[in-house]
Amino acid sequence: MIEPGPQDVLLVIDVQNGFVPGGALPVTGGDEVVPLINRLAGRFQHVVLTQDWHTPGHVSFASSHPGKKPFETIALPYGTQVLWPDHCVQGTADASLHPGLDIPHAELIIRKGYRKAIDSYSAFYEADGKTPTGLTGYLKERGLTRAFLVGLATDFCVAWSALDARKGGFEATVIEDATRGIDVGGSLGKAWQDMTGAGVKRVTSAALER
Ligand code: VGL
Ligand code: ZN
Repeated sequence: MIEPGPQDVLLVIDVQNGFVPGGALPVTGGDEVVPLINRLAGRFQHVVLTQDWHTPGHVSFASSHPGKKPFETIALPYGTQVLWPDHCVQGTADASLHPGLDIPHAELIIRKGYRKAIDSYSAFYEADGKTPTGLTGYLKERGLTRAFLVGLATDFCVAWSALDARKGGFEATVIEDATRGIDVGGSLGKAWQDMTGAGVKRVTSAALER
């Protein structure tokens, strides 16, 4: 049984309209995790939310690259980019947090992917791997050393955040049944492989729920 304490933080990744059925980039079963995340959040003193928050015409959108379709990839200066349907555009309903999310005690919302020319799956660093969002400093200054991750999508924003948490010297644990994946081109299996290799722990909510 894991008993969250004052040094623990729950990172709720991208639980937004855009990533649930009916959204622009729906993750299968994405809405199913919302009640569970609400219950888990009640176990944590400290909760941080993230919000995918793109400009119109963002570089990660297939529509920004003539002839390209969603889920194809392109080479960008910072690496290979999967192209997505237009999603989570700043200020739109698609970018809003899911209305069922009920975590009034959340302390911070990190917005990411807000620069037109660079994506940011991770809550810690943009896709170049070096432009910080500020979350590392926030957690360190607050004395928060152990991150638990839930939300969407397992194989992109959750995985990249968990991997960067490890790089930043934090303990990182993904609560698997409180996530759902996209799984494009084997990305889900690869994400778990990378996370396990980096020392990210994998638990189910049973380890936290009374
Ligand atoms: C995400 C693809 C594009 C995510 C965000 O939240 O996992 N995936 N933008
Ligand atoms: Zn995005």
